[in-house]
Amino acid sequence: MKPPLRHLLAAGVAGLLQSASAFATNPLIMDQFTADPTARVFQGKVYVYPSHDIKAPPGYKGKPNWFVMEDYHVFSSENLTDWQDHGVILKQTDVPWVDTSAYAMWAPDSVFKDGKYYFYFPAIAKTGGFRIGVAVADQPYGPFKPMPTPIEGVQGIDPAVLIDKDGQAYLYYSLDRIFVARLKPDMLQIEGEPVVFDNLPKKGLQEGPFVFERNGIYYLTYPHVANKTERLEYATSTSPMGPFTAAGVILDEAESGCWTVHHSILEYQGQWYLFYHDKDLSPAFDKNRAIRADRLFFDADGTIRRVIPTLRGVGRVAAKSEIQIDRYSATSGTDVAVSFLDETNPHAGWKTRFGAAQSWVRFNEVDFGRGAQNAIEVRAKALGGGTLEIRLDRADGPVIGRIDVGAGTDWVIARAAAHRVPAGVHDLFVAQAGVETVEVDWVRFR
Ligand code: FUB
Repeated sequence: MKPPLRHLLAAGVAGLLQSASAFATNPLIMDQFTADPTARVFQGKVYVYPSHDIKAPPGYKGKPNWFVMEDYHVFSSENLTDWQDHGVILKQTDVPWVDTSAYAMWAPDSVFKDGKYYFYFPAIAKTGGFRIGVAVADQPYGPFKPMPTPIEGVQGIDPAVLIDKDGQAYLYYSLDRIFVARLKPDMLQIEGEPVVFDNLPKKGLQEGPFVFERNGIYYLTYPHVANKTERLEYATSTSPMGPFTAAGVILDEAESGCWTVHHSILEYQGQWYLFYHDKDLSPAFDKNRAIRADRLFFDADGTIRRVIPTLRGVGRVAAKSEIQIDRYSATSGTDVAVSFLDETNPHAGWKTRFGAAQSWVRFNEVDFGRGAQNAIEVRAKALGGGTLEIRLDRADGPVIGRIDVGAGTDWVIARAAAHRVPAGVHDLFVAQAGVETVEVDWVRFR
């Protein structure tokens, strides 16, 4: 799984832009760890402001086996498939009040008001304790200029800002409980004392609030440790200042065991999305996380339906791209296994192992455009030689291609003719046709 060419081409647009090894599938960003994604719509695009987990650098003297975070990137996309990394927008060494030995640039947010972009971030201050700072820019991708001091009167982490319909801005943040304060029109200071929401769970609620409004209902969403790790819950109110009433669970605890689940929720082009994180790129260490997105739906009464986390994610995939079928929508079961392509480098992605005849993988929403493709390519490996069958829309749908993979220990690109490829968007089925095990990196149409 290499960065697709389109990312490398897009990277040349401006000096600040970088290629993003990023995909339509989950996780969204492959070439670095990302966490705590706040997604916003600015200038018609989705901008995601995550925090940035890194490995502890030489000389790091902070808490062992803990979060190590020194800067922020921002990523943008128009189609939720092609993500652009705009590079570093702020680093701890840029901020005069931050203790740079702490590497504690935790979960941020960004909002737009009166022509400026305001980036809110928590960090440990030289004077001790978590404080919340603001950096200001003319564009969503910076450059962001940090204010010389943190917001006065605020101690805590994980800022989230709501700008209400009347233009009033509210700052939400956590310090074992969730607080709210009105922001002054300059967006840099709070008005009065912060207020605590004291009718939410008393235990296990320590971070990551997010607030949005829909149809007159204010939704306060937050991670909560109801059992052993965080899950996402929400509460509703008719006012941004509360009181909020607990209303349900949005996302269950991660099956992976990732302890944290920081998130944000946004509507883009008529669809609601949940952005969150898991530890896809670091199964053994949950402080090196990776951001994800999945669709989120409401019932008619405004209830949020539980989100089912997927590997497939939300982006539509072009048939002509390297389709990462290891980010599948469904499989035939235990005969299909996914593992890292290179155990020493998770950033290289995954492979799918078909371990029995007729085992299959379904990958939803592949865009065949006008259906002009007449060939299939598969990057695959089959020790004893093997065969794959490609179908569309149903596991027993018509076969549009049958590909033989030669016997060998190396990855090869195997090719075959594609027949009767229809136009439009279809679910792809890849199945093992023979008895021999086949491993697949990606599938693509030509
Ligand atoms: O990423 C560091 C901290 O972990 C965040 O601020 C919390 O929300 C949790 O995700």
